[in-house]
Amino acid sequence: MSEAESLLAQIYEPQDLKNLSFKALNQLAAEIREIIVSTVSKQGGHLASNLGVVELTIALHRVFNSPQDKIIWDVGHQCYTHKLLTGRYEEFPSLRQAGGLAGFPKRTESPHDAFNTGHASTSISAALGILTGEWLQGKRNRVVAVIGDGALTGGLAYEALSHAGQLHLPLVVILNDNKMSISPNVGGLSKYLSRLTMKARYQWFRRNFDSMAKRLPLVGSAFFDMVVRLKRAVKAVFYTDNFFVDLGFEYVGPIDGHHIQQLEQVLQDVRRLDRPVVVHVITRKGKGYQFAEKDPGSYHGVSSFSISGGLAPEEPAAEEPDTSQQEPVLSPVTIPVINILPDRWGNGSFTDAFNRAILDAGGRDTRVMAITAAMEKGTGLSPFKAAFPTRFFDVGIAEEHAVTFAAGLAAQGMRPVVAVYSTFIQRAVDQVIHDVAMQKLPVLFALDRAGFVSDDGETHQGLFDIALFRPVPNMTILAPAGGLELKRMLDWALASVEPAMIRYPKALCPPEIHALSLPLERGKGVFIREWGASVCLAFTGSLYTEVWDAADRLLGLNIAADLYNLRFLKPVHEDYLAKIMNRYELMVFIEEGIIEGGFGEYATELAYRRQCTAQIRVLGIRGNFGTLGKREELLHISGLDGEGIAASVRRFYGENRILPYSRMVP
Ligand SMILES: Cc1ncc(C[n+]2csc(CCOP(=O)(O)OP(=O)(O)O)c2C)c(N)n1
Repeated sequence: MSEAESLLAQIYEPQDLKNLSFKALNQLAAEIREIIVSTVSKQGGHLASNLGVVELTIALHRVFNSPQDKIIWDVGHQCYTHKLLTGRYEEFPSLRQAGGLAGFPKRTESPHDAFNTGHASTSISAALGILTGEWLQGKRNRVVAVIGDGALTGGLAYEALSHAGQLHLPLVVILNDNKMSISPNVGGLSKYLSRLTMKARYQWFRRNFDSMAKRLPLVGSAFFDMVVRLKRAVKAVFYTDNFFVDLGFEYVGPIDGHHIQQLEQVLQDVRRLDRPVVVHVITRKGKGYQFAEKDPGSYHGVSSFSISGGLAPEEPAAEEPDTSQQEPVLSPVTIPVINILPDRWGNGSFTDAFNRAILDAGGRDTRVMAITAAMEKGTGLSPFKAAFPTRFFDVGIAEEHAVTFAAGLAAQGMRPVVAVYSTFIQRAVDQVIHDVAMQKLPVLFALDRAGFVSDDGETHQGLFDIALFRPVPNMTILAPAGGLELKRMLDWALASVEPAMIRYPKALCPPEIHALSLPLERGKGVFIREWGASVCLAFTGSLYTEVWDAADRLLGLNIAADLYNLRFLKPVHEDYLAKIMNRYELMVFIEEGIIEGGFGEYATELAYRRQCTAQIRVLGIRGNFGTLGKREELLHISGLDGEGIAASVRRFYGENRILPYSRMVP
């Protein structure tokens, strides 16, 4: 389609939608779907959720006047149509690229993005706050929260609903019900919404009653308010248990979320209400792209794919290794020759390695349980679920509950493993402290996506876990550098019967080397290269590849460095680490996390306390949340790729004139 024929190319702001016929709007919806599919097929992104809200977004922008009226997108992963309709069509090809359009709403990007989102279940609270602020200033703009049935499983949403019922301001909550979180939605609420939808008798009555009322001459929709009030009475007969009504909301729905005209009529009426309302909209996730409609879970967030063929089929699961012969051999710490081991445990990504390790552990011990907060696929737990369905729990987007639920399981002698992204465990800091660590309950946290995360920007970076949880008594924090080491850590942590975390990146596992297969010793790391150099690079596992690269580059500058994989970020065998810090002239701690409160700061304090002789330097992320880009780009920007680390070490070396170069190479 040429630019001249394209309707979308003529939409510079939502106002431009207002003169289009419904026929034209449907054509526009088709165009938007095409653009979304083609853009996401090239550079990845959230597909199914975006395809599901095209008509809903058009209708919202027809009825509400953004940016004066504000639309808050929960999670924000479904905002692509909103971006396309609010002046960002031309930039859309830069979606999720470094320096380009974010995949989530961003206030700095457009006045139409009223609130930044990324983590689920925040929209109603944020919208209520914005609305209250508007009203206190005497403004009468409308505020709309668009929340999915998945995000509505999160506790924050209920706190906000309750408060909104109390404030009784005209907040509009659009409940986008597609029966899906990332995977099929779970829990009592999901069943409840289905019951609401299925009440055919009620629906029949509602449709007829509404249209009858609106057809009445003169009164029509002006009396919609009264109708809504009347419907309450009707519900008392037909539908006594509407949760939203009981909280103080009007409830309208369910409505076909792909019927622009019907949506618009309802939203026009809702816009005039003077009290909070929930509009229950039924949509189909993946709508309009057959592969995504059929399997919305797999098309929730995707990397590039072929439009005609869909996603490449998943690799068949690796054969289960026989662990009976694999007892680790104790060997000396010095590893002069690097042995590349067969990649059985580290094949693929760290997530794959975790999933193989927990499957193996679950097969050996029936007390091993897996818990996810709506991230079954992302955390790689599907094989565990298939193998041990009664020991798998998806609790919905409820990280806080996931943690305390696991604590309860642990108190009963189970070995729960909570698999959660580093960024989302931030939700549950108090539960980790209060319900797990304080009681020393053996809950194991598998913190996926720890460190920099590609493509999703600030909201999804996993930079805080070390600083948040290192200070917590009783907590062990482990950082594997490869898949086999991850397995060793998982087995060790499950056997240790204490609270523990294993943090690993969204990255491919490096080839296994012997040093990474060595058994764990509490509080100690392991040298992966020990030449007796004067410089030592001590790093968190996720930076293994970058540190090797840096070491190679430094050799090119005639600077040799020993490499020490920290393994334990907590607890630390302080005598052991202090001894190491006395052996070197320069010790550089490198971590994929924020510096403030991180491992390096602790090590610096230890060096001071023990009066160690090495100069200590720390590399990490300082004073920012990361940004949009690929993990490699973000590491580069932060000086944590091989080039950056080598340059810093070179600089430290020069600053301190530690040693003549000649002493550096063995
Ligand atoms: C606190 C938190 N936990 C997990 C996620 C990961 N996540 C992103 S979207 C999503 C599902 C959202 O489902 P729903 O709200 O129904 O929206 P839909 O994708 O179905 O449109 C999840 C679990 C998140 N963004 N925030």
